[in-house]
Amino acid sequence: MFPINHYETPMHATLLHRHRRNPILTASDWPYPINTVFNPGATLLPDGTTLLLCRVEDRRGHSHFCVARSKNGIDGWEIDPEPTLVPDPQHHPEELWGIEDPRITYVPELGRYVIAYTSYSRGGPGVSLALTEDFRRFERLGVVMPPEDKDAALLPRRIGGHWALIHRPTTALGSHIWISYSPDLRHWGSHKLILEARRGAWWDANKIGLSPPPIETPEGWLMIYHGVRQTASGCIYRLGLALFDLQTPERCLRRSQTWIFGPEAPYEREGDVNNVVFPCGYTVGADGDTLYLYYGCADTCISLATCSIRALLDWLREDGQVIEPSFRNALLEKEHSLQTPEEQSL
Ligand code: BMA
Repeated sequence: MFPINHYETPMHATLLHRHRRNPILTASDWPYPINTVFNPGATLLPDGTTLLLCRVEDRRGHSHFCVARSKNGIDGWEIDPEPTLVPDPQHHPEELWGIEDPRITYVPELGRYVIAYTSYSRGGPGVSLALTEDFRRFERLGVVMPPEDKDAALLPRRIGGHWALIHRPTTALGSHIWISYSPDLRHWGSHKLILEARRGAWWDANKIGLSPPPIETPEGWLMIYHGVRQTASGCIYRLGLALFDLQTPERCLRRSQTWIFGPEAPYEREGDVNNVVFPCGYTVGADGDTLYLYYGCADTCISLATCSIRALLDWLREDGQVIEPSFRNALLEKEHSLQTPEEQSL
């Protein structure tokens, strides 16, 4: 007989382990009326407290952020009694329809956390940055990537003297992952495509995006990214891995062929948006290897999965494809080949 809940099948290596108390946070835990809570950014505070910056959607359909703190990162959550950061369309028109999907990076040079989030403007979703020391007061830097762009996170230190932001613009050629550089977090340039959505039947065809901020490892920046498979009955959001050079993060070294995690548990399969697992943050355990990945489930609630960073790297070595330099800018080359000979000579 087939098992009824066929998730965590032994046919594939289980790299990410769902916590048995999932989902760990739902709307019914909230101290004020909300529709859903999902896609949280995460960080470990200096005293060891896990802080989640949760995306909370109200019954207008607009999102804001609310902080939840826990001593063990699993239960006993203390949730701010009121919204922690609300959209401010009066001073920031780009936040007209809400703020979504925060990614937190602690930046030692600034002594502050930098939050990259989606600001939902009349023109579509863009990327905004805000700085905070304590998750009570925030300094907004405003839009740094205009629509349509989202799924952004800052690297925790400068690369060659410049800050580096990973993000996901959408263009006529699809939704791919890019990196941009800035001297001051406000002015961005040197944009480069770093990971291209595959084509055709692949699980990550046409649309990919950064999930949580990249994880710094001795082998490189380990990126957990999401791939969106469009099907006749809607989208399926799943997770894959890619590894980027530590000194030159625009250089992709390896990329997984198969996904490592997808919606299989009932709370991931069914909700406001079915078949979505969407992590925006993680913490690392005291052993330096255990990853606590916090993810939104079906745009409805929050769950936790744990894994070993070492196991992810080992698996990527086996499953991953080495990305040859000549393939790296395939998309840009394709773009070039779409131009007419007249355009090419301009
Ligand atoms: C993406 C983002 C996420 C959301 C997902 C599934 O485009 O907007 O916030 O979880 O879609 O709806």
